[in-house]
Amino acid sequence: MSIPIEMTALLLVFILILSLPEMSNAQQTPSASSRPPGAVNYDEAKVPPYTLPDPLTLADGTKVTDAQMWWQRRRPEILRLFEQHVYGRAPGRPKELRFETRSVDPKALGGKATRKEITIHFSSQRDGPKMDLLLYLPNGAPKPVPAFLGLNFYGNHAIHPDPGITLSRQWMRNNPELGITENRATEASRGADARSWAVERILARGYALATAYYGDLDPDFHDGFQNGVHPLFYRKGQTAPDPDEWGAIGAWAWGLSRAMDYLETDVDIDRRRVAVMGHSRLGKTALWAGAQDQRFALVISNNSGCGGAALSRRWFGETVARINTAFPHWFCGNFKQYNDKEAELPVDQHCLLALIAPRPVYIASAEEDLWADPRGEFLSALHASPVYRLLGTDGLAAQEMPPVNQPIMSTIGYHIRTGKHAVTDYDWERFMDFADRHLKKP
Ligand code: GTR
Repeated sequence: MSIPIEMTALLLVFILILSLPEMSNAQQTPSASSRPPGAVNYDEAKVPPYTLPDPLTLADGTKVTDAQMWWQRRRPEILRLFEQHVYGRAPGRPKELRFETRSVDPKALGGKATRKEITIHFSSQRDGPKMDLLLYLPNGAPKPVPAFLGLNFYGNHAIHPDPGITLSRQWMRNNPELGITENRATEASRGADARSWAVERILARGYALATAYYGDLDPDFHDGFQNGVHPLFYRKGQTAPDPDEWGAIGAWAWGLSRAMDYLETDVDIDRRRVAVMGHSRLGKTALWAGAQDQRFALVISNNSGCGGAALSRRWFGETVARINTAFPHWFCGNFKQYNDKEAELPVDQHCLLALIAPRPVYIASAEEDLWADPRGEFLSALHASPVYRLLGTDGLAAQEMPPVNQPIMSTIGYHIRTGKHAVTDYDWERFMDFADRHLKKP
């Protein structure tokens, strides 16, 4: 029996219609498979299409329609997803936490500042894990003052040549240029990273600065989590964190919360106006600390890139596979499941920014820092904005990336400055403009 030609044509049209949604769907799916594993892309035209998880839709598909639903259901859900899949669960404040003020100099930096050094002990043992906090208070400003808190890369003594700062004795990656040899700092390391810390500018604008060496919490190399704070929390017989437990970023962020535990007790500090700030891997850390700990009134990410402010689903610059390979100790074990499979992540980094809402968050990019994907950092800010607006703020006051050196100062702030991967005086001045605007005295 032969089928009439019209019937055949109809059948063909029918088959075509049926297959249409399939085809468009295929185009929408991030084609991770089409890119060589581990490859790095710097061509915007090659970024494949992707679909972001909606911060305002629950995992079961229910839409979040009001602030109460956000606080009671979606925010805890997103927080758990980040713990389970990205940074790992961290313990809380140890019962034995203890603050020991080691020195106070009311006439530091030529009389401009009071310098305090406080050791934060995490256990009852004196030789147990601890962190040395350096605090500069502006002598000229009425107390209590607002503060910036951030971890540093090379020891407290490296942020300023001030000879009164105790030289760190902790492990450090060798860097002869910064006076670090045999994995230890030397006198030559004093002030070696002063360009990243605008101490005088910060004090002149009436802010305190608190900082600690990130290696006090966990030295930044992969030793299977035998050093640093992790072992303090192992259950009997445990020798490494479980796949959903904290890695190094989790430990560094935990340390920022312990520093906040101290700052809350210091009468010279306005505990309701503490901003947490970090650069690069420590920018990822500042975001994760600010997301978890709502005592931070304001959060600043400088060039934090992959695993920080940048969207993971964009294939541009550093990827999940690259970061997990180069730094297997930074994230939790589960995060490795997403190497070259970002589309399967139940969250993306705009959801991390959303966890900070409605508190002000500032994302700083640098034009030449393509490894950190400036555009991906901007897009995270943009896609976190609906949560900020649901909670009654203006969110991000831009739809498009601004030109270089033209900051956006809405509740989500953003700038892309000219230059390379670094924290510069320009960045600090913008952070303070942003803080002046948003950390108003209650
Ligand atoms: C890079 C790493 C980035 C960034 C940077 C840094 O090697 O790939 O994710 O964190 O280090 O912390 O300086």
